[in-house]
Amino acid sequence: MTDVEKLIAAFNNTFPDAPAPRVCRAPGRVNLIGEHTDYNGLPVLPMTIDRDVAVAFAPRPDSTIRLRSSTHDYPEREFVNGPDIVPSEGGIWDNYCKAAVQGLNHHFDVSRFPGMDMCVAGDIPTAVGLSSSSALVVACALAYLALLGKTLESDITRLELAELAADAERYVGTRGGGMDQAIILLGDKGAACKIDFYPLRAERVSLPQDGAIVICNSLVKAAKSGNMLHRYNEGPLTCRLIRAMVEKHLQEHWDPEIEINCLGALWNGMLCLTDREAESVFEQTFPGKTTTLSEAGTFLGLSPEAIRERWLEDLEEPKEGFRLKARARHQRTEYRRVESARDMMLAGDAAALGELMNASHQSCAEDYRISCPELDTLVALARQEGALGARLTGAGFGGCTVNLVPAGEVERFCESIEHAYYRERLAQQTSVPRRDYILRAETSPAADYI
Ligand code: NG1
Repeated sequence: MTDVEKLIAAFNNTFPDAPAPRVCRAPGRVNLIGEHTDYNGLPVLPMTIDRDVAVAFAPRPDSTIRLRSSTHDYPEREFVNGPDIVPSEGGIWDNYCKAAVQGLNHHFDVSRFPGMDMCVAGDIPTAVGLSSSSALVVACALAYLALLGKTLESDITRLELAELAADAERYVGTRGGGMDQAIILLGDKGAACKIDFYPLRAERVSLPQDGAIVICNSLVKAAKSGNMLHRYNEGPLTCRLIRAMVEKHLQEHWDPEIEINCLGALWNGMLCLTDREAESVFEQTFPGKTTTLSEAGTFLGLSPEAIRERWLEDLEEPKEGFRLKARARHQRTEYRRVESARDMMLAGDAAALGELMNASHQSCAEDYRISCPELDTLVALARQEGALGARLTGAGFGGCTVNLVPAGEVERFCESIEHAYYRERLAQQTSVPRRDYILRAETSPAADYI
C-alpha cells in the first residue's frame, strides 16, 4: 500500500507553492470468478486487494489540472478543465484523470471548472488485470469530488459514483462493464463481494477460512490500448450481436413484445429462464459453431452494414465467422458458476469453490478464447502444486492468474511456482520486482479519503 507520508512529501516537493494537500486512495482488485460477464449485466465475484493508488491533491487558482507521478514513472501531464475535455492519445495516463473529471462535470452540471495539482503514487502492478486503471479513475474522482466541495455519501452515493466512474472510464475507449469501479468503491476488508448489475448492488461474501488467495503474474502485459483494446472489445461487441439475435429469436418464438436490454435479462428480468431454457434458446439461435455476418443479417433481416453500424463497430469478421455459440455458452455457464461460487463461499466450502474456478478457466480458454499459453501454463502448474482452484483473472490475453490455495500451504506453493515458472523467465527480465509477480492477496478497505 502507498506510503502516505512519502506521497505528501513528494507533493510538497513538486508543488512547493500549493496549499497543504488532501489524500485519497483506491485499492486494486482481483476477480475470483465471473469473467467478461459484467458488460452483459451478469454478476461477478471480485475482492479488493492490499495494493492501491493514492492521490495527494490541492486546489489551484486557475482551471489547470496538473498531474505528476510521485516516482516519475509516468510523464508529467496537464490539461485545462472545461465543458469538453479532449482525450489524449490512447495509452496516455492522464486520460484516466480526464475521464473522472469529465464524468463528474457532467453529473453535477458544473459551470465553473476548478483546477488542481495532483501527485499520484501506487503499487498495483499495471496492465495485468488488477485494475490499476480503474483505481486511478476512482482516486481521481474522489479528489475532484472534494475539489467541487461535494461529499461522498451525501452528494453522491458510493453506488452512484461506481456507476458514474464505470461510464466515465469508457472515455478511454473500452466497452467494459462496471465490475472494477464497483468493487473498488463498494468492497471491504475481510470479504469479497458478489456484484450484480441493473440495479448495481454488492453483497459481502467471506472467503473460506481454510483458503488463501495468491495472484501470479504471467509476465505477459495486457494493457488495454492499441491491439489489446481491440481484443478486449471483441467480447462486449460480439455479445451485443448475441443479444440482438437472441431477442429476435424470442420475439419470433415466444412473444413479439419481448425486449431484452442485455443478456443478463434472460435470467434476471421478467423472463427468469432456467439454465435448460437458456441453453435451448442459445442452441436454436446459434445452430452452427460459427455465424457469419451475412447469416446474422438474414436472421435479423438487416444488411451486414446495418449490423456493423448498430453493434459491431469496427470489429473485423473472422474468416470462418463469429463464434457466437461458444461465447453465449460461456455467458450462461459462467453465470451459473458465479451463483454457485457465492453459495459455496457462504457454506465455507473451499474445495467446491476451487472446482468452479477451474471450470471457469476452461470456459474462458476454450469458449471465450481469452487465455494465452503462459496463463494456461501457470494454471496447470498451480493445480499441480496443490491449488484448489486456479484461473486467469481480469480481461485476459496475459495478466494474472488467481489461485485458491490451502491456507497452510501458501509458502510452499509460492516457492514451487517461483521455481517452476519464474526462475527461468525472469533470468531475462531482471527489472520485475518479486512482489509484482507473485503476491498473497489480502482484502483491503474500499476507496476513500485518508
Ligand atoms: P481488467 O482486467 O481490469 O482490464 C476488464 C474490464 C472489466 C471486466 C473484465 C473482464 C474495464 C475497466 N474493465 O477488467 O469491466 O469486463 O475486464 O471480466 O473495462
